[in-house]
Amino acid sequence: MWIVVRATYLIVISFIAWTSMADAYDLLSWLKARLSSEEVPFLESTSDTFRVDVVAEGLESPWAVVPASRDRLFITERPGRLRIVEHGRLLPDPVPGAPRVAYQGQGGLLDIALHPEYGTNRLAYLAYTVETDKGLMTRVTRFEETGEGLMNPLVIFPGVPGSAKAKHFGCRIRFGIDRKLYITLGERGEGWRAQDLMDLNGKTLRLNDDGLIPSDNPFVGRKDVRPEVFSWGHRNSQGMAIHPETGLILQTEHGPSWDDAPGGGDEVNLITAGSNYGWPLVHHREKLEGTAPPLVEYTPALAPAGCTFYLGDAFPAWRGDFFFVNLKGRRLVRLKMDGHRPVGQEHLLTDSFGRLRDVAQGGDGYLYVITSDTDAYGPGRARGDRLLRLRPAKQ
Ligand SMILES: [Ca+2]
Repeated sequence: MWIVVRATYLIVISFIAWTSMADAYDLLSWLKARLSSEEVPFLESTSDTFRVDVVAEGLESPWAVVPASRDRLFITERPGRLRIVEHGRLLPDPVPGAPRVAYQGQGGLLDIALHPEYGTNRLAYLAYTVETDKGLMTRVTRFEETGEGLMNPLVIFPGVPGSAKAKHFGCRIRFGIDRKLYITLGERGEGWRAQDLMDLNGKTLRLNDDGLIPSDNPFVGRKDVRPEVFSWGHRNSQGMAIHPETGLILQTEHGPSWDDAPGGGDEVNLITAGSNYGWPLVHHREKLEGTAPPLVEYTPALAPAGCTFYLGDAFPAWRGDFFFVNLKGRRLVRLKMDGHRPVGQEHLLTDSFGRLRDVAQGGDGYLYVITSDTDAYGPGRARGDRLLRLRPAKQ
């Protein structure tokens, strides 16, 4: 009897604590939105079309995998190392000259993007967390890759102050087909920043390749908006892919995690100039005029991270599809796209290789995936994180 009373007491207290945490949040509208929305239908499985090779192990908290050429890939490791995989082999030594980073919380050396003319100018852009007297922030620096390592650093984006919390840094950087550099910045665990247009946290930024602000950015000329802003109202977009033919920009974004609103509500968003993606005013499938709803929403959370469009020849059935990996969800999701509309989905690698951090199409047309079991949120893995390769089953 006493146990029942005590259990009831705990449930009531937890519910009160939870509802006050999720203050101003309309549960009823959330439930209604969940019930009324269309799901993206599941597709017939294509898992018999590929096999998975473990190309490399021993990675520590990798964040990004980015192809440099047909037989060469870059991998960033959050403690501050830039690694190279050449002809299917992880080189033992990191690239010299990587910047000093603050490897704290969700920060560290995060993404890498290569200049559209990297093949001739060897310019590589690194995004990473720095500790300054104004706290932790995300900086983007351009380097020239030489035989001696990374040289001639030029700060493209110095970073802006945010919260003292070491979380929600974003961060993906990608060049668009307009040759502009797009940067995702998370709201640093303080939702209001995402709606403050004078604060660059919780935004997608758009910059020229030298860091200057493009004159055709959506808010240029307005005194009440920072001119770097391309899109806003983002919680924490840890994935961004730009279609190399159409220029379509898709992002994955982490939904709330109970401390800021009911959990779940992970998003895939179609990013357009000047749009507001709603956080923290709306989340999950709630609708609000003036905000762009997600293309697809996932509750419970999958914790989506890196993503890519697939345009290779190795898997003809996947051409044009959008792939994103998931941490908590431990899977690779394939969204079949009809233009900008997802028309079907398939979940691959589910629970097979642990938490997955990033996915890219290699120069050889295969899909590459990195795992994320050695970061602070993962279970750890004695042999380190892995680089996986998906290649056709029949070859
Ligand atoms: Ca949103």
